[in-house]
Amino acid sequence: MVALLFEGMVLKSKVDVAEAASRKLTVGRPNVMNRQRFLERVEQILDSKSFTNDGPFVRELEQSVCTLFAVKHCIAVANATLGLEITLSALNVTGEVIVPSFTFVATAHAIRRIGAEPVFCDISKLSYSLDVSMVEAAITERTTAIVAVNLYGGLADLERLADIANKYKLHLIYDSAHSLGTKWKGNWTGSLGDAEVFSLHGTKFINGFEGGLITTNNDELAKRCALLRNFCFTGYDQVSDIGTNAKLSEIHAAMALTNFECMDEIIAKNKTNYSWYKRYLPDQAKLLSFDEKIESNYQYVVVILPDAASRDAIQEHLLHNDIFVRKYFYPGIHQFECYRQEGLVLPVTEDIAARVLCFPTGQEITEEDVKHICVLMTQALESMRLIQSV
Ligand code: T4K
Repeated sequence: MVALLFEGMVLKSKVDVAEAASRKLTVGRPNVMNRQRFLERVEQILDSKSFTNDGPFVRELEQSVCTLFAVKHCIAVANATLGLEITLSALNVTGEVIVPSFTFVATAHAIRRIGAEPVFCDISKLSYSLDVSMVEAAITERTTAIVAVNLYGGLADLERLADIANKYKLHLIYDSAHSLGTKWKGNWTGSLGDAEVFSLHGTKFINGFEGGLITTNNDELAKRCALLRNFCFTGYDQVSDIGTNAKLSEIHAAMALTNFECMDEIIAKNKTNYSWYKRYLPDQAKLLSFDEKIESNYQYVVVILPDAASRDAIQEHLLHNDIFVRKYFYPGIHQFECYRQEGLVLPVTEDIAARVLCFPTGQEITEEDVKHICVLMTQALESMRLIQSV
């Protein structure tokens, strides 16, 4: 085992997604809720021959989201990455956009792909979301927007970000890919900033295999997002602008709708899983907690280890026991070759990225599984301690 702990390997290139998916204890293993209900909907789709292009299940999903989250508009899209791109385009975002580096690369890609420039900002040590004091310092004459990320089912510093956006007249868009079903002061989100973008990817809490949702209370913005989603067709023979194809198919909407109907059940189970991790994690592992005003959906179990070596040793030891944990999000985006900028150092991002590890959760996990994972973690940490003391 000791040899394994220090071998060091690039896990992404070694572990096939299908292989990981076949194991029960895998980060990102999809939730499949009411299978029967989903299959009935598939039958309906096959019979109706309405497969895509704003079909009835897409509309029902959009309506359900608007009703539950008390938001005026929901535009279902093919994935959250395109949802972000469309929203930024619809708001005519240009120039510089302030964004955290500690997020999935999609957040920055969306900004780049619409021709704007991501300006990476450090995160707070407490929430791992944008450090608001740094945001203000990063604003220049070219800044037009902030894309804040509601990470891991938590929420960014909503009130202070709203103040800054108002003060400097900036667009404020929330990448809420992780936070569908999260509440702030007792209310569902969905109405934050100019718009929020949620992900329905297979690895997400509520999944539609693939998919995304844009929510907003802004009528004009909603109209423009819906146009951009469908090539900017304004009539059979009319195109008003350069749009794209970001439509959600009926199969995806049927899956998302079926899972969405089970949201309370999924949250309750995630919360229980979280409490088990809290009980059994070794003392050296710090479990991410949330501000008391936030009711998280607990879609990620996020642990911070003492250092990169112990984090990597744990990941490897678990992998050799068929347990797939992930370093979300390592490295910070500013350290990827395509985003690297001379001299840019983000100390908190770099520190947390080096020590973070996300653990399996979801519908199928038992208390015994969590205990087993935590025992293996302790073994890995203990082996490291023995090696270091030699
Ligand atoms: N913003 C943020 C903050 C995000 O985290 C994301 C996506 C986005 C925006 C963009 O949302 P989308 O455009 O995707 O809607 C995965 C997901 O693909 C990605 O959606 C997600 N964040 C990210 C955090 O995780 P990878 O590259 O790590 O995925 P992959 O293929 O390595 O899968 C992760 C693990 O999940 C695998 O080890 C096994 C398991 N898995 C995966 C799939 C696809 C399964 O068990 N079954 C499956 O079908 O990005």
